[in-house]
Amino acid sequence: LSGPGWWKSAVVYQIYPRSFADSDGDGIGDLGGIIAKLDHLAQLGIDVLWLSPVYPSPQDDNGYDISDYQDIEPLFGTLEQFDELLAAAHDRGIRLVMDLVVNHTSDEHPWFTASRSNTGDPKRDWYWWRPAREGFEPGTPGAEPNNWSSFFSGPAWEFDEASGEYYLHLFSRKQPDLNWENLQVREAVYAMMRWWLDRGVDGFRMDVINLISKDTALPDGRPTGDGLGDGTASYTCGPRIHEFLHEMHEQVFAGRDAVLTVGEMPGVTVEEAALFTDPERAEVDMVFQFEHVGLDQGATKWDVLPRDLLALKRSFGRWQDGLADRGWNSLYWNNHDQPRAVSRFGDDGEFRVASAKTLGAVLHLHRGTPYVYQGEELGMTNAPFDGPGAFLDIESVNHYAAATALGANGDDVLAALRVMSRDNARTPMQWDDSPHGGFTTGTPWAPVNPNTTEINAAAALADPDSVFHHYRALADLRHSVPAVVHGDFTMLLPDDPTVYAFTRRLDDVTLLVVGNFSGSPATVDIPDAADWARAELLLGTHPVDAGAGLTLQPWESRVLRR
Ligand code: ISL
Repeated sequence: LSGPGWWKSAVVYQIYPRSFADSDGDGIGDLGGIIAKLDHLAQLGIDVLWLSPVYPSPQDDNGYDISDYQDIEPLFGTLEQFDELLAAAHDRGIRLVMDLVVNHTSDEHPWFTASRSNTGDPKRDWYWWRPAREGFEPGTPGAEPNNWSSFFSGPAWEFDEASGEYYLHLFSRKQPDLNWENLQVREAVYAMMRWWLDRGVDGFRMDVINLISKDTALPDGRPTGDGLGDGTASYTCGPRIHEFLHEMHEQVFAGRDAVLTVGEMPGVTVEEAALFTDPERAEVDMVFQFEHVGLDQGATKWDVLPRDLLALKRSFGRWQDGLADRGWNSLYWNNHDQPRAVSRFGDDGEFRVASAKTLGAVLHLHRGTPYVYQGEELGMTNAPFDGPGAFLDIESVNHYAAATALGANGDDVLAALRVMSRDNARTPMQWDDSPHGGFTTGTPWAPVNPNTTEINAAAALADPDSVFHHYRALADLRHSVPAVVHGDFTMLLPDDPTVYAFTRRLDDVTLLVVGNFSGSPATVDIPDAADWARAELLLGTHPVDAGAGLTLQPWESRVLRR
């Protein structure tokens, strides 16, 4: 994989270091653990690793609160070990992409400690400081500069007693937002990025990067009924976002072709994404959008709605069409913020293996760059949680406290947490069937899912019919069949409530992908079904009887070529 656009042919694998593999027995995954497991990744056939943050951090949000951008968190290792990991990955032909978290820093970052030290500090303007709302006593309820809520419950403003002003934090109070209006902030970030690229890293996954430009008037948002307001309209793809990303590209990426950039963009529309990923505009290579992971959520992520295959197909179809001529999609079912794919979109009971394979095949055969989240290649499932105390993530913990304080029924809140909590994605990797799943010799920071007795990497490697080997085959297909990478996309059967079907066409090659998203047999009702049933099977989940036409077993899928 080389030359401009090499990432179109790549499969990316996301590692959440804290939960991947622990090499020193402290119960927390680390760089040594990743190095030791590189062969697992090489066997999976992936091309790029994305590491969730490994920088020094108080770990208020598991590393998304960074206190030093140019070092490694001691829990995870050292810079020397990082260089060793980078070299070992490169030796195996695997590139390494860092998480870039620059919407906010930790409140323990020296930039912020300087900024909060006094109102006249040269770094005061590096963050969003504002006085109390007019007519209110500073520090009292309702005195916040505006009504915005934080993503992690409560107001997005924290009062700083010493300087008498508030600072903005869209996430936790330990994650103050950087002021991107300030040129010095931008230059400091670009210098830091160049430092990592010069060290040899191959790109960045940019955390909530479409939130960095705010409407500087900071107006109140639409009231949400809890005394707070929804500020997203003032900072989602804000006024200067395209300018900032283009400037970053010029300052950091110009002349560095081998780099991959993916912007994480909650709330981005397909129209905006087409602009962000248009190569001529030189902003980012691709974006993570959230439409398909919002379809089973109502007004908030905690209003859980039933899964709706028609809506899912409509959504993916719109993104495929919207970025068909210009721009590029990233493709994912899950990550460290989302429930496990097989539990959410598939069937984590009777049809776990078939549904995990079918989800993989359907996703990877869309046009775009697929991302595999650690454990997805094993068909890892959501976790069992005994009660509210079993949740560790700041978002879940804060939500439970805030919702029950407002009078919500504890059991209802718990039910939603079980389905949507980010903790589902963060249980340790399941390497083998030993008590802690081979993740650690110590006590794991989060409990290992007891189903590690059955679902684990050792078992998957030994079984030629495992989800793991199916994912390996998907990576091989991407590397060997140009239509998988470059073919046009056409959605079929948009109104079929159980079958997911589409074609990819490149020159005289057509691929047909069909998947049964249900636990009952289903017939693929397309005009040339009989011909397709006899076409070359590139990859399937079940043994195929060509004479039986295009009738699919529960959760069966096929990738066919003509
Ligand atoms: O998972 C979410 C809450 O429902 C999302 O809103 C999530 O917070 C959002 O996608 C941003 O995520 C990223 O930035 C956060 C961090 O907590 C997430 O882990 C990260 O992926 C703040 O840095």
